[in-house]
Amino acid sequence: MLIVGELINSSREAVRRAIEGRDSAAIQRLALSQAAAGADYIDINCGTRIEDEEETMQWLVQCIQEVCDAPLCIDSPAPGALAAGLEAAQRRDKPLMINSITAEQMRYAAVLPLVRKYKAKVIALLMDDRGMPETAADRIRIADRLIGDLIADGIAPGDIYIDPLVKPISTGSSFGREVLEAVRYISERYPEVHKICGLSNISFGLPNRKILNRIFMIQAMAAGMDAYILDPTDRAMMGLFYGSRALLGYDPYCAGYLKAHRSGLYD
Ligand code: THG
Repeated sequence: MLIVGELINSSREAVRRAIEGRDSAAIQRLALSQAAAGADYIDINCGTRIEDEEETMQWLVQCIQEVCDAPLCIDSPAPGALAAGLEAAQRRDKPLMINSITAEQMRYAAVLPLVRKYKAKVIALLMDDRGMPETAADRIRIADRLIGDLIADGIAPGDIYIDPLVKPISTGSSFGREVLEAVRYISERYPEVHKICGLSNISFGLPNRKILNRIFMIQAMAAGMDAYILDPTDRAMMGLFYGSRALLGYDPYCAGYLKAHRSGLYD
């Protein structure tokens, strides 16, 4: 199981300010604190910087890898920004994750060569030229096609992380369940393919969001989800993550639960 730390995202006020002031120390602290909190990858997203996303992505990558060994997850819908981030990140011997490819024809064709060139793991979002999925059936149709295409194009199943696209339950009361159903199908049909999601979308528009994010993490794990994009410095979330993983039998001898406890990673 895998945790991708989400805090380096230019939609967050602190990150926006750090980018504007080229405050590398602030960015470096965010990377180090997430790695120390148990993040396996550090997500880097500067998608709000429309005018200079590529240059900002390179600056962020350089600044993080100066101080932090953690593998990076380069997050952008724009193939040019992905290429810029990957180029800056390849100067060391660390795994890379690309966030993300989709079944949209243009985006698939532009991102696939990057996955190959950098031998990266890739997050594959379940959307296509028809748009965003609503039901489990929509997600399953896109997953079958996207996984089939990626494997046919030489990507190892174990390097694929399917993101079912979590939508707010405030905009559709069955939106949580539709994701869980799709995750169960993908887990059964493609046992080697991973499943990842961001959690904060599920609670958008509702109060006490953290409660919903945490519950959904556990529900998704029971359905087969094995990777998350989240705030690893949320100690309650991390306790539930390690606990749920152990309770579902994914943590032999509870070694991960015990190690995280000894390291003081959760309350
Ligand atoms: N799937 C994939 N990539 C993604 C997402 C996804 N990348 C971006 C996003 N979703 C995940 N990353 C973030 C980063 C920051 C925030 C949310 C998701 C964020 N949170 C608010 C904050 O920290 O201030 C508050 C959120 C809350 O209320 O708890 O800004 O789904 N593949």
